[in-house]
Amino acid sequence: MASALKNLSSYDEASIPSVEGMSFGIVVAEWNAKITHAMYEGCYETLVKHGAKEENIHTIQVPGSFELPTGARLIATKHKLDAVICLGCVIKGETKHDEYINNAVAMGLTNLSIASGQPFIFGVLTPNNEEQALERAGGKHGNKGIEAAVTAIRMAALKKEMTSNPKIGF
Ligand code: RBF
Repeated sequence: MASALKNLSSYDEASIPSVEGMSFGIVVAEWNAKITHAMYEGCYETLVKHGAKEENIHTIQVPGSFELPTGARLIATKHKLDAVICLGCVIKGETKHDEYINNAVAMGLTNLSIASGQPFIFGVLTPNNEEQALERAGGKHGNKGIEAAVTAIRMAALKKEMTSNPKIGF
């Protein structure tokens, strides 16, 4: 089904692994704060709903989305985290700034994930205008902050599963 016809923030809550004892970092860009703060609320509430303790959720703000990878690295260095979620909104303008920022953030978070083996989640909206952004920050296309939290939980659980209880022999 085309994503335009579906609210992607609806998910089967029972299928989400427990996050008991897990820690998360959230990095939020201040640019387009109306959007990113709505995404943050959805993200934070979703982590708490699935059992994350408030003291195990660490949040920082960075000026713009371009700074998300650096913020992510700083928060991951300061705290022992199971996943880091990066939230931003880069609205297309008359020039190509959005392409440079979006590509840099995607590459930065990919590099961090691969180099560390830790999940760094790309929760960045790349809309053509504010209306499209609002539709994805609590509007008709759901809240991408919720989806970023669900992805973080699933990746943190996967990492835990893959790195604990090593099988000895075959
Ligand atoms: N940051 C965002 O998070 N969203 C934006 O829509 C956005 N638009 C920008 C447009 C221009 C022309 C520039 C120069 C920066 C923009 N930024 C935006 C800020 C960017 O992510 C970063 O904070 C600054 O470029 C400083 O490194």
